[in-house]
Amino acid sequence: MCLIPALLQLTFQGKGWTKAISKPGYVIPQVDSQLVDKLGQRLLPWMDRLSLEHLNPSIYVGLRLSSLQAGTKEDLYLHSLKLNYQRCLLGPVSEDDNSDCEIKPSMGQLALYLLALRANCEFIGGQKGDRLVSQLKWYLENEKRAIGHNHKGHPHSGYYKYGLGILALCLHQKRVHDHVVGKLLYAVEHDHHIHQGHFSVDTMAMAGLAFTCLERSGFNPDLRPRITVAVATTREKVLLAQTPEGYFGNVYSTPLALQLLMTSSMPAVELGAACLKARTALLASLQEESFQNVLMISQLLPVLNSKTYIDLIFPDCQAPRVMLMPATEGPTLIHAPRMISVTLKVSSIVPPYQQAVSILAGSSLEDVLKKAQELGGFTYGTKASLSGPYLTSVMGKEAGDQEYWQLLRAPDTPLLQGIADYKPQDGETIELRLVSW
Ligand code: B12
Repeated sequence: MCLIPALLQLTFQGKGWTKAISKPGYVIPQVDSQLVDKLGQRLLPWMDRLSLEHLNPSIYVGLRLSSLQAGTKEDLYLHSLKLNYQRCLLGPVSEDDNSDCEIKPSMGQLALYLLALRANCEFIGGQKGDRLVSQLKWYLENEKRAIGHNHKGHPHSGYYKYGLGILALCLHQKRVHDHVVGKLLYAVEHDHHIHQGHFSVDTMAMAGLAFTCLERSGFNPDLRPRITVAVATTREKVLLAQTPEGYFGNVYSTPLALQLLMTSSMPAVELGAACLKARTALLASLQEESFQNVLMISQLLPVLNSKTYIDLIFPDCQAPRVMLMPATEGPTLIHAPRMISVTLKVSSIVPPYQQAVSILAGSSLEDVLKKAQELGGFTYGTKASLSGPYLTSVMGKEAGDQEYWQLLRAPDTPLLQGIADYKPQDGETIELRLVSW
């Protein structure tokens, strides 16, 4: 059943924060705690990886908004995030500091870092903090310019990061210029614009969360009526994207979609059925262990604890959370190793490439790519991202600006997972296709 509690909230009334009983949003009823534990346990090994390349502020945010905690590991993780992000974004602490900052955190990562600080009930401040805020504002200004006066252009890194940037600044009570917010408003008002060719529930949900924060914080008062309409529009679009199985968009956009819908003040009747369906679909996907990727888990855990990024306006850092214990190894069934055949196909190059690769059952697509490279006649390149290794080049051909190497199951089904997570089945053909986004 979907519970509809009356939420006690603080709203900004121009002069200051005041308490008000908000209209209800909807809350995912409790999910079996063992399932939640299992998800949390998958994060633990990643929290031992403290190099810049592996640090992922989204993990910290997800954990802090969940019903679980990782004790001192969690503190150490935040400490490493602070150390590495500040050093690599603001420059070395001293002359003999020669730590490796080759891969500077992206602006999207900086925004997530700000969310992580709020998750620990910190407001960014001081000289260093102000510089980070300026960097994020500068980035948004740049993206605003890329969109242009006539809204003909697109932000270089997409509207998802644009929305995330606005949300992060809003959560730290940093105002952004009306012109910057105006570009995201225009994109939502003129639907085709935000999707750049395809509808992304994740992007719509992120925009909705950013507008919700601005609305609740009373920021950009001159845009207030448009912001209020945009909040409703994003929620409606997300609801309309519900699939027959119950997902909003697909299984992996459902967590962010639910984060947005949970902040909604829509009447229970309208949300109730959609909520039930989404819950059933999510539970089935949890049973099927569809959530393996840490970034995905970090977006889902808050939802399972009835929390959203909007809770970071006033996070509750005293809320009791259950200590996570490392997973205990159950008895493992030893299967006789079985080889499968996967065909790898690249048609976006001349001459086209096609090769059957023999590989152990249960191997990832990344293993298939490695094997094909070892066999000769195939090369590929990746870069680390918060979602795992991202395929950047195939046969020496780098994806250009606004392009990417799309992963498909032949003939035409885009994969819902990246190269490290997707496990091809025997006889499958996987195509790598250079496309625009
Ligand atoms: C924007 C976006 C894209 C853009 C990224 C380009 C850009 N400059 O913005 C494009 C359209 C290119 C894209 C591609 C893909 N994406 Co995408 N993407 C997103 C989205 C909406 C936001 C990502 C983001 O900006 N994060 C914020 C910043 C801070 O993180 P970041 O690590 O610095 O960002 C980089 C990575 O996220 C990377 N990236 C984007 N998507 C993916 C997916 C995977 C698996 C990997 C490893 C990396 C990656 O591109 C970002 C820019 O450099 C997320 C939604 C979400 N809920 O997270 C989906 C999402 C992460 N993508 C997803 C998928 C499946 C893909 C593809 C594998 C689809 C396909 N069949 O080809 C490809 C990646 C293929 C490859 N070459 O490896 C899934 C991942 C699900 C999962 N199980 O992990 C998500 C959750 C969408 C969804 N609901 O299905 N994506």
